Amino acid sequence: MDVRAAVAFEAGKPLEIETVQLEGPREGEVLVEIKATGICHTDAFTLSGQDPEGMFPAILGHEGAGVVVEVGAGVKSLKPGDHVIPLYTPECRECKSCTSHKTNLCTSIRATQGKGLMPDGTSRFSYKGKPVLHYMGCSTFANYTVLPEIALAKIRPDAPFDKVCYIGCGVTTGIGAVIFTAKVEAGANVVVFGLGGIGLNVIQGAKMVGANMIVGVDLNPAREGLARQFGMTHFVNPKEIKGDLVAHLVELTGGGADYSFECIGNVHTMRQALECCHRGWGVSTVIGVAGAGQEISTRPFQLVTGRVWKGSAFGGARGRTDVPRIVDWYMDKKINIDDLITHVLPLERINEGFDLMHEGKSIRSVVVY
Ligand code: NAD
Ligand code: AHE
Ligand code: ZN
Repeated sequence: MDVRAAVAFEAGKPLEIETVQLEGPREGEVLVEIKATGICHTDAFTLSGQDPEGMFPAILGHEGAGVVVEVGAGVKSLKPGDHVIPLYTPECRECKSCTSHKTNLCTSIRATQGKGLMPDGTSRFSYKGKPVLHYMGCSTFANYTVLPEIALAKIRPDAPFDKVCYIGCGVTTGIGAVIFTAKVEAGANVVVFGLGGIGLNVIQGAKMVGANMIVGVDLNPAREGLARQFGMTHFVNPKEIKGDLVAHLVELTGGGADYSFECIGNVHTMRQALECCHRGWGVSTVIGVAGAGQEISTRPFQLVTGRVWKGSAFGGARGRTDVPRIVDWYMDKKINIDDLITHVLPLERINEGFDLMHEGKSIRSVVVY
């Protein structure tokens, strides 16, 4: 079938809106009509050419919501008409990782997903007879896409697509990192580096669990107002700090953060996030994604003296189990998504969404089909 897609033909070039061809679902696969998709910083990261797994031409996008149109042979858990959120972290419930219950990083299809292919090693998308790659197993920058059954969370039908698409990445990543990965407890002091689409959800999660101080760190002063609305108690702009930022944060938190979160993707702020943690117990969670070849460093003494470095992908959430619950939280008004969606665009204007992100003018832009 013909579908409308924003195609990334080359790294560093704007997306191009084209009609591409999509094959129907094969065994274990599902055809989904995407109704809305958010634009996450990771899409921009891959488009920039910094992602070691970034390959072109590809159809990017991994923060979507839509409706099942057709199911392939053997698909049991979904039927046409079901509302779904695509999962770049699937949940097969059978692999070593899923059955361990120690991680959300399902490994069943990770190898082919990282190559931009479906689990059988082929692509369903093509343009002028040549294959176009999938992205993070989702490719939500197309109005129809094909995914494996295990990479779809079935959600309630009354949830609005243009809001809950954000649960497909940013909301779950931020809130999940607080509750599933770091397991922040009530009364903790939390420091959040980067107050964009992810960091504001970390703040929202920290508020939900009853954190005491919630310190936000960002170079963009325009982030302060919304962050305070979401629960931030103290704002720190590194440009306005005379002297060492880490020392300032340690003093502000009365000895260091119980928990810190890096939501930027910068290896220098990752180090600062670790080192602003409290001696003996502070836990720092890396969420931001850093470019090819970059490495983190710190003095081993930071770890010897009890600080812990962790990482979190998709907030540690098990997609098919946790995403429908998070949709319920939104529908029950326990979490706020609406105020974080600052721009809504048609597919034809998707590149403006990337521009707004780079200019620091948006939190989340959502494309509606
Ligand atoms: P964003 O662009 O919306 O937000 C980034 C924020 O960081 C902005 O507010 C910006 O002003 C601030 N910032 C940039 N440099 C800074 C610095 N040196 N000091 C302080 N603040 C600084 O991006 P986002 O969508 O929130 O994504 C954040 C990061 O998280 C990206 O690296 C993205 O790839 C990553 N991410 C990871 C996961 C995961 O599962 N681990 C999921 C989604 C996104
Ligand atoms: N492909 C990159 C890493 C990108 C990355 O870390 N992705 C996160 C999700 S970011 C969503 O916005 C993730 O889930 N990683 C775990 C995984 O299995 O991909 C690289 O460096 O190769
Ligand atoms: Zn994302």
